[in-house]
Formats: sequence, C-alpha cells, structure tokens
Amino acid sequence: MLRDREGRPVGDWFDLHSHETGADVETRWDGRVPRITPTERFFVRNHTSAPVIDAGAWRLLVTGDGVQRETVWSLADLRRLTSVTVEAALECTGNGRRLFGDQQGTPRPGTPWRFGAIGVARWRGVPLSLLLDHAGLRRDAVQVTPVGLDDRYVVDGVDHGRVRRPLPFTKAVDDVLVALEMNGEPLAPDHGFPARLVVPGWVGIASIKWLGELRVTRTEVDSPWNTLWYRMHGDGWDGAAADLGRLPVKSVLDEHGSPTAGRPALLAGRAWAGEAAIDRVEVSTDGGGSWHRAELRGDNLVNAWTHWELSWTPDRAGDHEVRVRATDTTGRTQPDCAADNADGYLFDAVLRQRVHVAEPTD
Ligand SMILES: Nc1nc2c(c(=O)[nH]1)N[C@H]1C(S)=C(S)[C@@H](COP(=O)(O)O)O[C@H]1N2
Ligand SMILES: [Mo]
Repeated sequence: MLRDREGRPVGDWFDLHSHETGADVETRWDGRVPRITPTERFFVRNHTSAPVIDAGAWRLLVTGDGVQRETVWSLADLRRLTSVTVEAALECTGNGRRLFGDQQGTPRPGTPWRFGAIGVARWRGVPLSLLLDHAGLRRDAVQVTPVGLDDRYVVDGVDHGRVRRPLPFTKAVDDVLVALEMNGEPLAPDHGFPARLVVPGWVGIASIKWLGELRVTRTEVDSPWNTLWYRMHGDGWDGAAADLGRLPVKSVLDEHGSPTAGRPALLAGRAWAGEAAIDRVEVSTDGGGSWHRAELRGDNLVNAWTHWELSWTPDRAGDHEVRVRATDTTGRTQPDCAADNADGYLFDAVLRQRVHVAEPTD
C-alpha cells in the first residue's frame, strides 16, 4: 500500500516521491492528472522545516522606507479584508532538473526533481497591493521583500538569514496574493501556515511561506535567494539575463494507455506557462519530423495547466519516442534543448518520452 507523507493510503494514480536532500517531496503522477492538485499530494520544498506558528500570536509587519507608516496585521485582521481566489500553479525553479542529465547529458547538482515539483491549487487571500496601500505606499518604492519565519538558513557554517527574496514593484502590485487558504482550507504547515505569498507565473521561490514581514524599499536590496541561488550561473550568463522571475512554457505526456500497433491510442497530458495561457500543443511521434496539433481540453487559464489530447495510431510495435511541444499565448515555444546553467534551473526543453507499443494479438 502506498502512503503519503502523513501516512494516509493513496490511490494508485499517483504518490509522493521524497528526495534525500532536506524536506523535499515531489508528486509522482501516474496517469490522468486532476485539474487541482489535492493538498496532501502537493509537492513540498522547504529549505529547513515548517516552523510551528501560534496563529493567535502571529503578526505580519509591513515595513521599510517605501511606505509612509509601518503596519501590523493579525490573522483576524487579514481575514476581515476583501479576499480573492485564484487558481494558479506553483512550480519549483528546479522542476525537471534530472532531465539535464537524463536528456541532455549534463547532470546538474541539487534536488533531483523529475517533473513533479509543480501543482495547481486554488489560493484564497488578500491582494498584496491592498496591504501596501494601507501602509501608504510611496511612489518611488521599487521592491517588496517578503521574509519567512522559518529558521535562518545556514550552509557550511555561513548564516544566510531568513528565507527572503526581493520582488520588483511592478509584479508586487499586479497579481500577487497574501494567501491564507489553499484548496478551501487554511494553509497546511508545510505550505506556509498561516500566510504565504503566491506570485502567479513566477519561480516557486518568489512565493515565500510563513510570512513574517514585507519590507518595502526605495532602493534595490539583494538577498542570497536572487544572487547566490535562483539565478542563472555558468557560461554566458550575466546581468539581467541571469535574473529569474517569470516561468517558461512546458508540457508533458501523462497518459497513453496500452497502445497496440495499427489501433488508435489516446495520448494525453498537460501544458502550462508562466504569465500566459496555452496557444497550442503539438505532438511528434517520428522524432520531430512531423507535428500534429493536439486538442486542448477544459479550462485554459493563465498560470494554471491545460490538458491536451491526441489520437495516435502507431504503425508498428516496439518502443516509440513521443515529443510534445507547447506554445503559449505570448508566442513562446518550447526549445529542443533547455538553456544550460550551473544549478539546473528551468528545464523547459521538449521532452522525449518513451512509449511501448504492443503487437496486435489477433
Ligand atoms: N519561507 C520559505 N518560503 C519558501 C521556501 C522556504 O524554504 N522557506 N521554499 C520556496 C521554494 S524553493 C518553493 S519551490 C516553494 C514551494 O512551495 P510548497 O512547499 O508549498 O510547494 O516555496 C518557496 N517558499
Ligand atoms: Mo523551489
């Protein structure tokens, strides 16, 4: 019997796969993937571990020279404010890192995520812009740095302080949420209880959990989470090109049943993109020679995944390679090869997935 990380039995359609490094757990999909990822199956990425927070004593501070007055919010205060609900994916910057080795022959160090460091949830909370307005946002503010309440992050004896990452002002006042709920329930401890940021379409590290402070500044302030890590390093990466914010467009084949030569089989999967919806998904079963347009199924929302389907009649038995390529509504198409970088971030190449086709038995 497969069990999830809380010890509950899980169905055979997917389970969680934990990694040796730290408290990282990814979702292992097996077959059809639901539109919304159930919370108990949602991947977890913790630099240390989830802090135990007393909801009654918890406060969120809005501080810094970018606001006219510092403000303090309790959970009850936040719950009284106007809330919004958004359906959005949360994806780790390193999702698919293993593919740098498996598909491109250049293994990269770090948590060896397959493709399960992403989930889509319904997040409910208060727009960050509302909290900034309450504090009297100054017109020349340039950044908001959310700070987590988890333990200070210490690596090899170096104390990097609390997990935090500057967010440019334009994104901060656009569609960012201070989320209090995930899938209709208060946030679970691993997902940031009592409040986390949700930065739709951006690298997962932007969505700081266990929020304690929002620092609004009139000058740019860096943190190790946008300089040492969660930044492209290595040959050819420099300056603004190496900054990480918006996520690329990606797609995956989830399902193919048990195909038989000469009979139609259904290929199905998902496609998603940061700050865009999906324009089209194409599939090649001949090594990229010809491409066939898949049907998009269900909702196609900006920042959440879209399901796709395509009927395929394999001409012969044996192993086939299926390639899926998505294009988003802002015109970005998946490349054949992901841009190499020292830490294995943003693996967005067209996947090459093996599908076994059986001989017909009659
Ligand atoms: N305070 C804090 N926020 C954090 C992290 C963390 O370790 N501490 N991990 C980040 C990373 S790298 C990712 S991918 C997401 C993961 O969110 P989840 O665990 O809810 O899936 O949270 C981000 N926010
Ligand atoms: Mo991440």
